[in-house]
Amino acid sequence: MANPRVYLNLIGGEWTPSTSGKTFESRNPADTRQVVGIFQDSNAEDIQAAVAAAKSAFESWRLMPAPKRGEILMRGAQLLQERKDQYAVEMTREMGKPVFETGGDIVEAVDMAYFAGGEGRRMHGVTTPSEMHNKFQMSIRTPIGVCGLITPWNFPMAVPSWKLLPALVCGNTIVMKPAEDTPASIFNLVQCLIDVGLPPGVVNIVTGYGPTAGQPLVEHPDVPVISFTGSTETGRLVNKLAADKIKHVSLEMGGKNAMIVLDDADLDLVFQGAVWGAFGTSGQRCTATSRIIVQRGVAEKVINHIVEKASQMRIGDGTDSQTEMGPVINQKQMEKILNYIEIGKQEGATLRCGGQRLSDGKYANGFFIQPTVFTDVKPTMRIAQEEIFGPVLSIITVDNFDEAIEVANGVQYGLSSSIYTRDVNAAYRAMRDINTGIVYINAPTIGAEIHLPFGGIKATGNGHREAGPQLIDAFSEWKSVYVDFSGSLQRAQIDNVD
Ligand code: UN1
Repeated sequence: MANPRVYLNLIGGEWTPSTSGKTFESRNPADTRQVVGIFQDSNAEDIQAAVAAAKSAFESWRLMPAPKRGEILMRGAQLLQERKDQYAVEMTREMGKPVFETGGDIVEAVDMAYFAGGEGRRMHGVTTPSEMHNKFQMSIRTPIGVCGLITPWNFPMAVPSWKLLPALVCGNTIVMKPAEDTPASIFNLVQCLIDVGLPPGVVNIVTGYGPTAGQPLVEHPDVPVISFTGSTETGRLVNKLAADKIKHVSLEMGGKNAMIVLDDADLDLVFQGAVWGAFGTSGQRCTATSRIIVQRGVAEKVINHIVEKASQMRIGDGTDSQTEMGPVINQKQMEKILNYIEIGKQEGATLRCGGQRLSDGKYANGFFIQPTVFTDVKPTMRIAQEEIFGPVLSIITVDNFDEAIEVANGVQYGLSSSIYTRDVNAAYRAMRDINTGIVYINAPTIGAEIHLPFGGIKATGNGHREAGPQLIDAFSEWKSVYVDFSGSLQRAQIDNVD
């Protein structure tokens, strides 16, 4: 193999090595003998330099007309689309999921670039009548400053794009700290923007680990906005670290998403949806279907079919066009998932298929785990409560609709959910009564589109949403402006009561 590319940090438009003098390797999870890239193991000093560059670039970027900023995003989208096939293969090599999925990950970033770019021509505020004569009033959105973006490895380009592009169109400048497993895709995304004329310093990339690079970014006094996607455990820490400085913090965290299957469901749809929802991206989506709550009348049939389909899945290197499910991301995650499989067995759930690491032949150098299905799962078991983030599905049998909703809601998370039924009344009750930010009817828990808000409640989020019409809320501040053209002092009603 050719020598792996050495990626430098991007600071103020210059490719810059870390002052630590240290680097780390990103390896292919399907074959760890392959080094995908060598990245800077950055420290607080690098973060300091990147924040200073972003702060200085803010002064001109915030003054560029928003439609012009939007045009840069749209031209970047065009380039990204042209480079999609190459970038998809590179993403598969760093992250593992099949090329049809990584291509989709990139298309989602393309869509977001057009959607956010269009916001440059909207960014609507309101005007409202005044209580007084000859007075005009309006609210306008203003950029906030330097945004610190800390992004996950499971959607190496799509999820960062939900943060980066809306933040940019608002007029903010950026310091990104990509997940250490998948930084290359961030460089690819940002390269497209640079190639269409993004000014230096507007986006800065600093690679590295959470404690050494992420934490100084979260704590930096000149970074008023932190947007984070990752585990609830880390999100909680981010929130605490940012609290003293009263930062805007938006957190997108874990899920334990349930698919409810009622007796009257279209079962063919259920089988396909369950397998895709549970094992797509090797179960490594925060929206993954990790629980199926099935009504007793169809339970046996549903279980048998899912087990059959899961056992037949073609597992392998994601660059092989035959592959349906790739490896998991790294050794640590693999061990965590295998540990949960042990926990499930010890808790008394029945392991119906999978449960093993694949390590022979073509699997020898990768992190492959068989699609795993547990039945006889009780709602209180750890495998039914905790986020596993791997190809492990827990099936819980219930007697009726009410019990299904109660079990669905009986977890700490609240991201996504779904219900399969032909009963329109049951579907509407589920939409109302399931406590998640996203609800699907007759579709699995994954596959959110960018035109609707994405996010969850309870331990999944802290009240913010990404994408959708709300996409710029986290990255802009409202300013209310009163214009008095009466030529005299008019007191507001609060100070002027007869
Ligand atoms: C995530 O799981 O981190 O809804 C994001 C989906 C994708 C995004 C998932 N569009 O499945």
